[in-house]
Amino acid sequence: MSNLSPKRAIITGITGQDGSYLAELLLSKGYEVHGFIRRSSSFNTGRIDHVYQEPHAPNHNLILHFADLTDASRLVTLLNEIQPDEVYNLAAQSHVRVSFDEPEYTGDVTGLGTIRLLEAIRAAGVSPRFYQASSSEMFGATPPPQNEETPFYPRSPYGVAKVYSYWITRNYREAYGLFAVNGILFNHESPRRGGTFVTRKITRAVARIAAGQQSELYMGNLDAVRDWGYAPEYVEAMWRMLQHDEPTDYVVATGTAYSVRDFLQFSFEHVGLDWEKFVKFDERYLRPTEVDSLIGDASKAKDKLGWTPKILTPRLAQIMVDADVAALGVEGSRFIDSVVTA
Ligand code: NAP
Ligand code: G4F
Repeated sequence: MSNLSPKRAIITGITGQDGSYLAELLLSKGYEVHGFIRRSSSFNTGRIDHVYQEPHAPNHNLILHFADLTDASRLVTLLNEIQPDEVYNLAAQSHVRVSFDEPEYTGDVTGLGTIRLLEAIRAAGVSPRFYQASSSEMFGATPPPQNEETPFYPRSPYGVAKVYSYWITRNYREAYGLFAVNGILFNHESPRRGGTFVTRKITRAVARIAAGQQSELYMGNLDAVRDWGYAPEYVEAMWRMLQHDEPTDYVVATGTAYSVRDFLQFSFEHVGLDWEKFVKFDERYLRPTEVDSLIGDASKAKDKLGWTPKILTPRLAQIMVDADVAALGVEGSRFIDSVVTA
């Protein structure tokens, strides 16, 4: 990092799970962070409120800008104004099930949004290092273990849109010499995970059931296997990719495999409950085409970036349950025990 001025980074999707952890990481490293947020009629900055800085405060280094990935001219204006050293493209319609309901919108934001941003970089005449949030969902039906050489076989409009973004990122690296990398991240979770993704849906329900506020949990396919890691560790990998001297693509994963059923068991067990007494099936949570098994091989990230995961799925489930119990204002296991025996 230059001694004269801090590095400037743009994060699209700063209000999301990963964007919020990445903002914390970059601020801790002394970056000036520019976060793109979408205008919303309700507050959408809950995940970054704790790092928010008053625009009038002297030397503030977190600056928020209204910008939507569907608005190309706005992206050009901001790229030109900010002159970033690094751009992290994390914004997306990121829910796989929802992508079947809103396929065109998903294609527009999750696919075409990336080309708008890459073209904005060219139009603004800047040459930042560029990170694209690619996804293990691109592997879809290709059996595990999956690594950087594994062929893509996406099984959802979301996965298809991410494949487009993956290839356009590679194309801009090859065509224009942009330092552009794809981080192919397997599922990663945290207490900040959106409430409709399976892990957080489970851990929120566990906390509420333990507190006597809910009695049932409706779920879809419990046989799906995922490689769930811990989001704060994954944003560290993103940053390391842009510090490396070679622009290339990386798989980021734990290499471990658990089913949704396993995650239910870890979560309910943590508060002393039997998941089978509470979980019911609802077909509305099934997908028209499912991704059965994602298990990543992150050897390249380990060798080239020195990145290894520390928190694995069983511990992750406990961290998330504890956070959701605390968020309900419940005072730990003493209260939970009384509910269980009631
Ligand atoms: P997330 O929590 O759903 O966050 C998505 C972010 O994108 C939010 O800040 C959202 O804003 C923003 N966004 C959505 N549509 C937008 C638009 N049209 N213009 C501008 N911003 C928009 O996702 P995440 O879990 O942090 O994931 C970050 C990225 O990694 C996503 O691209 C996701 O597809 C990808 N990914 C995630 C995982 C995972 O397991 N978490 C794995 C692989 C890849 P609002 O807050 O206003 O909704
Ligand atoms: O938590 P999920 O919705 O995550 P999914 O579909 O794997 O996608 C996530 O990970 C991708 C990386 O591979 C990201 F790119 C993407 O943005 C997102 O973060 O579902 C996980 C599994 C699926 O197989 C689903 O069918 O859980 C199964 N499932 C079973 N019952 C459920 C439910 N999923 C949800 N959301 N809700 C259920 O009730």
